[in-house]
Amino acid sequence: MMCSVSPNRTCRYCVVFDPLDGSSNIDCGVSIGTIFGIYMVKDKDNVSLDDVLQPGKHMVAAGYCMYGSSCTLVLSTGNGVNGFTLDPSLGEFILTHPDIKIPKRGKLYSVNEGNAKNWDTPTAKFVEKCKFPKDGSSPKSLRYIGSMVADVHRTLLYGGIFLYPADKKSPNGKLRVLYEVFPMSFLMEQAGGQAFTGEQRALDLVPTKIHQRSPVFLGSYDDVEEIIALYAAEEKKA
Ligand code: AFP
Repeated sequence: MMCSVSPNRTCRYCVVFDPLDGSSNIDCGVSIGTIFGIYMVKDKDNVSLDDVLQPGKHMVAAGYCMYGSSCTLVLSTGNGVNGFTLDPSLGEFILTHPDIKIPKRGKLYSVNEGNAKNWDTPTAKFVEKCKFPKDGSSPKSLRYIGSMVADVHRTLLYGGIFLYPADKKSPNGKLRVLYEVFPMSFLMEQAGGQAFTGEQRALDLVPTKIHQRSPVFLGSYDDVEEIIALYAAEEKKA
């Protein structure tokens, strides 16, 4: 789900947001959330579409609120990541997860494997390696909810990697750059992880359309490093 707000106001900041991400999970009670990113406008008296078509690295803040077994707000203003839990009796968010750091490597991978027949070689090789590692390490466990906020929240706290790759049917993947890929990539980097599109650091991408999509691989630093290496090897072959 997405919506937009009337542009005829002057202000210093602009917000990109997905008000209810994972909405197809509502009826079965699975965790869903709101994702947002905040930019400073270039000229407060002349706000335009260009103010939100900035690379993700220009965001000044990003976060999400997850509506699950508890209501959790995860926020970064560019100086680390903090997690807050709603205390309904006080009506306030309490700082319960200060200075979140994602483990350098994780034991979980998260991807819609139903799309596997259409994956490109690096994605297929990466997932194969998660399941059948040849270096003596243990296989990773698969966890996939299909609600990005919940999948990313688990990845942030427990470590691992979340993938929504390009495939033959969806060459740009499914997820929206401005209000899914960028805010989550910003949080991952702020927590010590990485986010990659298959071609570049996700936050370097310069969007040209509000609802643009991009593939994304984000999570623990070393896990994302592996997929970056697989794409680099594939490019060398070409
Ligand atoms: P909905 O808001 O339509 O449920 O989409 C959710 C979402 O954008 C994101 O939250 C999930 O990670 C992704 O789609 C799941 O997509 P697949 O159903 O193709 O795995």
